[in-house]
Amino acid sequence: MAMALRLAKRGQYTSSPNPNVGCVIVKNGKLLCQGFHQQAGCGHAEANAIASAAANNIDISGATCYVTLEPCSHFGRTPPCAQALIDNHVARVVVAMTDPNPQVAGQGLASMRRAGIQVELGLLESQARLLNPGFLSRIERKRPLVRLKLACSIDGKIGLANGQSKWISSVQSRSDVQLERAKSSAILSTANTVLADNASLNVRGDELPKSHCLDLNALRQPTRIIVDRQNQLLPQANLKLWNEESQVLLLQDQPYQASNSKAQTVCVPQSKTWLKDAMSLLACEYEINDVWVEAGGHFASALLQSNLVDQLIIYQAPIVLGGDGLSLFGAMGLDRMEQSFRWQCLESRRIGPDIKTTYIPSLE
Ligand code: AOF
Ligand code: ZN
Repeated sequence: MAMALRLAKRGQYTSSPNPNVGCVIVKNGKLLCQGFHQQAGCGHAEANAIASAAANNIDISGATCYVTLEPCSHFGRTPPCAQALIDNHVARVVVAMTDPNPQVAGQGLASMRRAGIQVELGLLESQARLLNPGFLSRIERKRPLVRLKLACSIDGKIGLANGQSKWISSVQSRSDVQLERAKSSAILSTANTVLADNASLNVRGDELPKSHCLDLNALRQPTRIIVDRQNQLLPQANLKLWNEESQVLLLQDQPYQASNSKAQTVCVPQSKTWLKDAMSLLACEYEINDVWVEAGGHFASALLQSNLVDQLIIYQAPIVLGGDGLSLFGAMGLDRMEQSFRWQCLESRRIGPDIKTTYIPSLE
């Protein structure tokens, strides 16, 4: 199963909206074949393992299959894996975790048991869950996993009072951001940020860290989602955003623009829970597993105050910008310490001259 978990990770830049899944098939202590899920629409992990056995004339009947997610039981973009394991007369299937997708949800396990396969569940389950935080968030919470990234100075500023912010973090940190973007289903920003930085919000192969193990030919551009409630991003504007090929979704509260060749308008009616509603829509209608947010302090506080931030990723550079600079978060009007937002540090490490820290909400 540890091997299957490692295999699953090989899909992490390409599998969205599908989960990362790995599969290893063994018999008498010998590895027969293996597979992982690379891309939605292509073979699932089990199907790829079975296909590789067939290609090498290897008989998998009577074998044991280790798979990091319950084999599917439905016809989606591809046929059911549980049935493929039954048809190939596998004797035993060890599964790390059930697939919470309501189209599967235990039915894969049940159909294999009905066919007489010995099925075991729960091996390395917590590690398997960590493979797919975004997919699990979309299916279980009906909203994407939200990862908010901010780059700041030692004194917690994200720009000068006049708005200048290029560059606070180092070239190495910006390269790490490219890798984080590549892992995400979507990159979320605001019209203000797009206009201020003329941001493209894409993944650029030549800016990825040299050490990455990403197949550039398989590079998937995340969906770009821009909050544009004042209809500031006109299709005729000369924006780098419009030059890139990947999809742009404009989140608006009324249909200012008909969807055009450059962007699709997603309408979320005005309400107190607007941001939450927008997130549910992105998960349920657009299959967005996780969003990587790059925006300014005001939007950062709006997300925080809506309790939507699942991870806070801070790149802190060793520079000082002064108290008149722009703060990480906009004003929140707190007047009691108990109202503050508390975090727990998950990981902290050096990236070039900077420090990258990942926080998750504190449970206390
Ligand atoms: C598996 N093995 O490797 C993966 C599974 O549209 P489809 O056919 O690709 O089905 C997508 C769903 O199948 C996905 O939402 C999840 O429930 C499951 N993914 N299942 O047996 C795999 N990737
Ligand atoms: Zn499947």
